[in-house]
Amino acid sequence: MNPLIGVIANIDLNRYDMPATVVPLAYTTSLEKAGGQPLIFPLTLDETFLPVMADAVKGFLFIGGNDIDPGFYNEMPEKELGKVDKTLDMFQMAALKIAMAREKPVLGICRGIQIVNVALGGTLFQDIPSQFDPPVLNHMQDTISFETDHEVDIEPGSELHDLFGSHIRVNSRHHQSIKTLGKDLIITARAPDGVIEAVRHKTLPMELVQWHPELMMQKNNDMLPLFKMFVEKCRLR
Ligand SMILES: [Mn+2]
Repeated sequence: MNPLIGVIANIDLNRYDMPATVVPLAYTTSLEKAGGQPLIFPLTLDETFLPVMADAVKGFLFIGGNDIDPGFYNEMPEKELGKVDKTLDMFQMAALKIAMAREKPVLGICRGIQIVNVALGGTLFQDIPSQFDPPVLNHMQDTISFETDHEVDIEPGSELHDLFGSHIRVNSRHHQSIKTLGKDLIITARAPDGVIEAVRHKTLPMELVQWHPELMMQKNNDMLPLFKMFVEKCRLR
């Protein structure tokens, strides 16, 4: 049987004029293509359910979504900050802590890399264009990026380097990024302007990327090795 992988859902506050669980199909179909069986976990306020969720799956995917409440890294909101949802942030950070305690593989995408970084005590640029100095590439493309938008330089010695070599082109749909690193995270890739594009955990099986491999997967299989590596780690658990 293909390994069950918990997909930590986001919420959309105004879908159907009421809050709704949201997971774009691109994430679950990408896991399926890589041999995984996604299982969507909606936000719950009942944290006693989290250990039950964690025991049911081999690994966790943290997907893209809204900005993160800067209160979690002791900053006041800047005016360029997008929508935040403190309850969702807390739920996702609680889910991560249980995943880490059980040493389950984690793949984080876009908001996923950001929530993991904040959960581990790191900080974010609340808005790259207004806060990153010197000025940088356009990391927030206007359209959904099935195509690639900028290059990233990958650190030798990382699993990402084993998969893709020193340079790849990726898409870019984010206006936030890591400012200071969370505990035990190591940078594995940067954009040419210095923006952090990927990190891993020193000891735990966690791969975190700022780009959207699941959207690139709608166009070709260039990012299939990333999903396959994650699913294989889950299978071996
Ligand atoms: Mn980018």
